[in-house]
Amino acid sequence: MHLDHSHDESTAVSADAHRPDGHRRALRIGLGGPVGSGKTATVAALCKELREELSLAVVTNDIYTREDAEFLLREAVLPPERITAVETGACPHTAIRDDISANLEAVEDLEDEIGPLDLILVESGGDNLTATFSKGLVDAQIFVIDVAGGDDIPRKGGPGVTTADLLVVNKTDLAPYVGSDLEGMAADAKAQRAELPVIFQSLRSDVGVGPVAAWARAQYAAWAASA
Ligand SMILES: Nc1nc2c(ncn2[C@@H]2O[C@H](COP(=O)(O)OP(=O)(O)OP(=O)(O)O)[C@@H](O)[C@H]2O)c(=O)[nH]1
Ligand SMILES: [Mg+2]
Repeated sequence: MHLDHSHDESTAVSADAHRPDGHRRALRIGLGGPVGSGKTATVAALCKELREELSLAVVTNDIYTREDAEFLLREAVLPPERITAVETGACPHTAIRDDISANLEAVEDLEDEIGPLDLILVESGGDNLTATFSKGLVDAQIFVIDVAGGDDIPRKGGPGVTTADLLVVNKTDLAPYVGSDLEGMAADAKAQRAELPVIFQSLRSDVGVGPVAAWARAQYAAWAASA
């Protein structure tokens, strides 16, 4: 099921949209959400889907390891120099919301070293429902939950579910096995988010990351037109 409610495609431009040399900097999209919901899998699929048309890079955040970056490197979703890991050493949300310096340095270093980039995906470490990105770090954020984490999550709300620019409800292929009510999740998400978009996704299906990639493409188009 793919529910994509109509949405103003414009992105909230956070920090300065230009680099010191006057060139437009990359659009930065953050992916947050609970542990194991499918953030890295979505980043990997987005890279494969978009890498021929956009110049991409990825920053991953893990608490004590570089596992997510290592997974992306193993999968060869991008050349290695385009994938950077930030070890947060503390609550993941601290590094994406409170002290964003390590992440800002990572995105700026990528642009310095690789040259002009179109899109940088920043994956937060898995956290709880309260984690959101600082608008000083990303221009738009995706909150990834999954149907196996409980079909009451959209109803429970929290800033990720209610305010993220895109809510992805992942692993819909597992719904029959865990007894999740997708229609109920869609209704709860709609009640929490009004017109903000929601995409139900299974990376195990033929459709895969397509709808989320289309959303990211539209964000980039709006960014490129405005910046
Ligand atoms: N069945 C199914 N499994 C999925 C789907 N998407 C991801 N997974 C699996 O779910 C597990 C966790 O996925 P990750 O992408 O590592 O999750 P994550 O949100 O990055 O996890 P953390 O970074 O540890 O918080 C992996 O085994 C994935 O292969 C999906 O759509 N369906
Ligand atoms: Mg991950």
